[in-house]
Amino acid sequence: MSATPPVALTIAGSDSGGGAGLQADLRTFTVCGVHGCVAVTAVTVQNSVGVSGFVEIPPSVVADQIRAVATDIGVGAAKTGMLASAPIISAVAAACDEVRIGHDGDAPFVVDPVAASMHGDQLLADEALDALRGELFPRATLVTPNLDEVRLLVGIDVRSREQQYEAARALHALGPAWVLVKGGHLRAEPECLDLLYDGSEFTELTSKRVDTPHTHGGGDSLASAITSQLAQGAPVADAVRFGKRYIEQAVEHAYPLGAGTGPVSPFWRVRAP
Ligand code: PXL
Repeated sequence: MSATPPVALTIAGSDSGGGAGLQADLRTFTVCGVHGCVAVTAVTVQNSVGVSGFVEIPPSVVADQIRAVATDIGVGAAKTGMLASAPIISAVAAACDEVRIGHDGDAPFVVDPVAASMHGDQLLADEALDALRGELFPRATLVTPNLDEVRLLVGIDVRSREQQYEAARALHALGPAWVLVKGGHLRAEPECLDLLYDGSEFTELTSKRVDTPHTHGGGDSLASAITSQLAQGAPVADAVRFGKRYIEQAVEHAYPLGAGTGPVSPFWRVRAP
């Protein structure tokens, strides 16, 4: 018998192609040394070319999964991915309060505000943005929007480093303890700059831009790698630095899959690909 590893919970949708969503979260948790639990929010019908549809899990069943995991297994840290709808977001917020997941609770909570797939398929209803801002952001230890999500959430179309700072301030005003504004989509910059902000200090985290079309699940994997470290008790800034190093390697080792976009790879952590 071995010792029980730290536990992380992902509250996310299933990707049948295995590239993103809870599949990316679970394998990232595994290679980062934590046991992964899941509250499934939606089941997408998906391959490397795109999402052709999804069904939502009833909000009460999403909440019950969170309760079932937290009251027996315990949650060291949690993250969200695809949440699909406002009723699911409200159910997640209430359940997380109950089991003390959140920045005022016992378990750190990473909110990755997934709105669309990289192919542009919508994964969050338009009317759910209010719930995300009003109900989940105030409970988050860390929010990790990309620039498309920044535009949807705070209406800032980031095209410069100054606007990235302005966006971090606007997002922090919504209540999370920390904000990571991911600048990977800012193509004018030679490097990827992610900006971390805790309401008083900004930290610029750069990584080299890797020229690959295969970045499916990259955002999910970054948030999961960060969550894996929070589950082990790491401070937020250290967890984010770990996540950046993880995703840099995962993008570098991304592989083709199907006719479309391949996933970032966890395999570099366990063997040479
Ligand atoms: O990468 C964002 C994401 C999250 N969750 C699910 C997805 C995607 C992108 O396709 O399908 C289920």
